[in-house]
Amino acid sequence: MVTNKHVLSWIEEMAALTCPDKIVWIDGSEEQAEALRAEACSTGEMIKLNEEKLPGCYLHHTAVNDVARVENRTFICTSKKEDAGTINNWMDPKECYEKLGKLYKGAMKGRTMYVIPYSMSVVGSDFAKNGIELTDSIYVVLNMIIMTRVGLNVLEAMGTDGDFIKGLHARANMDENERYICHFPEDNTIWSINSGYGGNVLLGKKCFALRIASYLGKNEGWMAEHMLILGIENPQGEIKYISAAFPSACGKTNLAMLIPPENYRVKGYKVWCVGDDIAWIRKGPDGRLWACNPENGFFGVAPGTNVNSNPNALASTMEGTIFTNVAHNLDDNTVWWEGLDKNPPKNALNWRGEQWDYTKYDKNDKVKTSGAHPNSRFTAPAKNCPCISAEFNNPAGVPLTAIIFGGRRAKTAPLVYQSFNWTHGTFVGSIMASETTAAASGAVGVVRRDPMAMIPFCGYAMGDYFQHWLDMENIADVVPKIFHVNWFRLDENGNFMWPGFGDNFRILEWIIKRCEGTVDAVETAIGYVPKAEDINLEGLDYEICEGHKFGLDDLKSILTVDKDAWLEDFANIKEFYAAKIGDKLPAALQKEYDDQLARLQSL
Ligand code: GTP
Ligand code: SPV
Ligand code: MN
Repeated sequence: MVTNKHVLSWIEEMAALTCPDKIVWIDGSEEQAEALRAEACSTGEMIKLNEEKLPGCYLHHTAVNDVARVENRTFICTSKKEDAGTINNWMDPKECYEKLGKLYKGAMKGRTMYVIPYSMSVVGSDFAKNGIELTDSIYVVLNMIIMTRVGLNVLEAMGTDGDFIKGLHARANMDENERYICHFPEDNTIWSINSGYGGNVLLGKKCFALRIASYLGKNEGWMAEHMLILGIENPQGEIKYISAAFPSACGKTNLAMLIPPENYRVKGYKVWCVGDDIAWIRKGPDGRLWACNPENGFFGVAPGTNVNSNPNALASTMEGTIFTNVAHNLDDNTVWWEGLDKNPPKNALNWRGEQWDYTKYDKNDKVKTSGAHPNSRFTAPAKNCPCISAEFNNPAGVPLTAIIFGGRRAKTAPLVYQSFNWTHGTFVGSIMASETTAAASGAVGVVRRDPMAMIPFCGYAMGDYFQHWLDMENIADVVPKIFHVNWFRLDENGNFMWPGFGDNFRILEWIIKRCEGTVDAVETAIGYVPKAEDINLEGLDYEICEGHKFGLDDLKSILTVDKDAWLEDFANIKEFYAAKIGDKLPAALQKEYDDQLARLQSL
């Protein structure tokens, strides 16, 4: 069956190290997946949910200390330290193999090693990349089956000698002090141990499709980005594609599946989802940049998802979905999370699996009092999504008209602005910042700089990554226009000043018009900002706070460029550049910084 000798010898070596009782190849068949689901339910690893209400859906609880990515335990292991940069944690590859080798030793004794052959992007297509993940977790197997394209046909696509990304995952003893997520970009290898949570263990996702792939992209002239991809169809049936990079839990899934406001829908505007988290971008045959989504499912944030905020995401989770760390409604064996509806279940278990009293919920202490963990997730097949793009399975991807950067900023960043050109746009990406979220362990709500939303995911030095962005302008014949958005401005009472969600379409419309050259803008120190009258507010019905409806003045206030706030931000950018990018900062970006600072100072 398997003819690739590298595959066989590597599996033999890893089995000799981890000593599983048996080895099972995942063939991609429904029968095998169903048998694994039954096995996971028999051991309590998963709970089968109400078959009528949520057919084929399951619930899983991770360990209480294992609910998010662990950036401080994530390493890039390149032979030269400088290749990993100053932001990534670094370990010498030899030292890391030795250190983790000891932890893996015998770690699968008494357990089964599952061999998962998977493809990122359409199996066997030009731009697809193959991987094999070895794991002792059925939960990982079942998630990978949803998130990637799994099956024996991937081995065929690999051929007798083809390359693949070697991923090894063992739950071991789940000791958080010995938890490691290590990447060896020079060896196409990923080693993950002592975790059972999403981004740490579904190795096709952040580990491969971003950290390893960004390294490959740098060497091969393409890009791997933390971006959603969507198509906007106008009433004439023309579709334009946009990608957008926002940090974790900052709105990618929501924007990717957006439903336009009623006044646009009646005219025939539609949004199509190509991807919600990762984009691989390369020059297409027409010289433009084309983006494809290498994944096959959505690993989405559950809290806040509801029939109004994101009906398409909710619909995607109604069948064949795995829920992780949400609340379990015992009355009807379904699931619940904060923000799903206003009826928390009376008889339920919280994300820790304990009896839960919804009346004790305290929004200032969510981790302790909520039903669902703030980073609870659903793993849903992309094909379930009502607005999935017809191009989803097109391995060529889609041509990009615009690229959007964005973050969660209570102040400073206006609702939307456009960069002057590609170099300035790269600068705009490089100075991105956002308040931290529950998607990674650590403090929540602290502003940190997160260039291109790639701080946790770039597999090499950030300064070299900036240079690669600049170089892409020469690789492509035509580049997309670059914008920046912020849906998260707060007023002095802590209320969101912009309705967000479906109403973000109003901003996407302005962006498309800018690309077409059919709308004017105001040139400011930071870029082009809309004239407030050019944002269509027809039918917008949003109360910022009780009795105060959103209007043109509110729009104006979130479009302003506040000199003092920006100067403060620039001081912080300067520190960040000096401490984290250092000598690797491209001169072109230093120039953009100097020029923009001068423009701000002269305001
Ligand atoms: P990852 O999967 O971690 O990469 O997250 P993501 O970027 O896909 O974020 P997602 O769309 O899941 O949104 C995260 C949180 O932000 C959810 O609680 C959403 O309800 C909230 N959110 C998304 N879009 C908006 C918006 O336009 N306005 C506001 N106020 N909140 C939003
Ligand atoms: C993110 O944190 O950006 C996610 C979830 O998309 S994880 O797979 O854990 O990285
Ligand atoms: Mn993400």
